[in-house]
Amino acid sequence: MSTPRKANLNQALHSRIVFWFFLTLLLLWPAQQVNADEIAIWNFNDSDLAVDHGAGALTTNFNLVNLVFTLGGTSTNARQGDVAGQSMTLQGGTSNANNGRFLNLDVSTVGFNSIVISFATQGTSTGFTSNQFQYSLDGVGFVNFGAPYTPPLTFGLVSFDLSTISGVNDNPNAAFRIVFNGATSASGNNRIDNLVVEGRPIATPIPEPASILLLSLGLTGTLATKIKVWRTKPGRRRD
Ligand SMILES: [Ca+2]
Ligand SMILES: [Ca+2]
Repeated sequence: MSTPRKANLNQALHSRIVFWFFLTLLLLWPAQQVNADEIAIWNFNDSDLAVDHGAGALTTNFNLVNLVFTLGGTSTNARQGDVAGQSMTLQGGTSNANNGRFLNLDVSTVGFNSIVISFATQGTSTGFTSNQFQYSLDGVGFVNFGAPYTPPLTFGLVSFDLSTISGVNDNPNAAFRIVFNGATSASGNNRIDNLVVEGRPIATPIPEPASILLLSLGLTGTLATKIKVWRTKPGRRRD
């Protein structure tokens, strides 16, 4: 076999190995997962305001006699295998004293963006019929988000997508609030269950497969050029 022919065959074999290696790498590259993660979950099955999964603080200025936990929760919006169990019931109270009062959620969103708050809720006809969702960037000042909502008579899902509010992302002082209004009797009420704050983890950028392929081909080309130059220098053996 002549020396130039052997060199050409080696080069062809090398090119094929490089091609198939990177094609395999491209096909096997895992798709980036961008699923939302739950940051804080309240299922109210344990008759308290303490968070049940994750981290966060739920507080209120309701008259506490009008905040009770009742059987008849729901699986709507239940997470992590939670059973329906109980829900939280908020009552209008004597002289509808709780109109204008609120639930407050202090939940750090550090490491997350695309924040969404969701929960299952229902209300009686004399319960709170005009409830305003709000968010805060500093935990102090609150801004209305969306129009006031009226809970359905049987459990339904209510959700607030804050992905357009960039200040809520990656924020240790993020807070959320529901201000209740419209109750017209002491026993009129809203129930809430499976209150969830979730977001997408802020990922470290990962090079795309195409970028890796181009970079690698560039390096391979540079390496091949250097070998060629080395072999064609005067006095080098060219086999
Ligand atoms: Ca709890
Ligand atoms: Ca529950």
